[in-house]
Amino acid sequence: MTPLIITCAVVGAELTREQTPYLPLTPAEIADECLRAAEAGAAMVHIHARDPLTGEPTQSADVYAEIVARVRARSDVIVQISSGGAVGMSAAERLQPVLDERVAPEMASLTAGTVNFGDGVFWNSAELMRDFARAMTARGIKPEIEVFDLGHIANALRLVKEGLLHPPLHFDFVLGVPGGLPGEIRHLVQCVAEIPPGSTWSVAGVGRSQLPLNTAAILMGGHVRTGLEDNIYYRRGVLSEGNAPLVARIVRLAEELGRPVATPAQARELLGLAVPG
Ligand code: KMH
Ligand code: ZN
Repeated sequence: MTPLIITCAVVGAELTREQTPYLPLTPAEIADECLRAAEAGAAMVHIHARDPLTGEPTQSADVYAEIVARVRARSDVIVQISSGGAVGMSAAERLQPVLDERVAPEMASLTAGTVNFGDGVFWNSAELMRDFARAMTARGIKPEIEVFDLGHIANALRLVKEGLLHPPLHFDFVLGVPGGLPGEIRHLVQCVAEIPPGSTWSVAGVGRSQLPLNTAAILMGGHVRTGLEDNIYYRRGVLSEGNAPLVARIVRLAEELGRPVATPAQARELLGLAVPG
């Protein structure tokens, strides 16, 4: 059985401390959450930065650099940064940590199309996607192609035809965002059917769809994204006390269902990432 890559999205851009007191906000808190997730079994972390003073989302390369340095000092977990940032940020703002040599992530998210995002619009034009893909390729950063809707897969394949994305591709299906594909297993099955053979994929289910979609992915041979960015509850009405309990539950499920859990080194091999020297 292919080892299961668990990605933990530890903070996101939208959540507040009012929604959960377990949300990390400062660079030290975000890095510590990444390390706890890694200790619990995550091979990769998906990182958003927050302004250390206000807790608001930021794409400041300085803040990303501090978080990433703290993580790297203590773990070999794969660092994937967000190029999505928050709804309303400009393309240039979002791209800052991708361009910064101090951050130098192994992977970055690349959303493959515009989507309604709650009451907002998460803007990802063809031109923006091309610019982001070029910037990542030029720096040896592997994109995680974020798919919020079925048409996003076709957009990504268009970038492959244009020579801007290079197989084997890695997709993350983010299902359950109000405005995107709902968090139903039948939509996950549709997404998997549309991607080229040889691709790798994971699924992130928003809110209550997180656990069933993650479980389906374990059984289907895909990979899993969990974490507070997508869901703050451990079970109905009970907040998860940080990211580690969500990761630990996936580890237990994988063991029960016969999937070994990937180490960062195994995940690098599966994703075609260079081994850090
Ligand atoms: N915060 C969302 C608008 C990504 O990280 O690339 C976008 C997002 C996707 O979280
Ligand atoms: Zn994100």
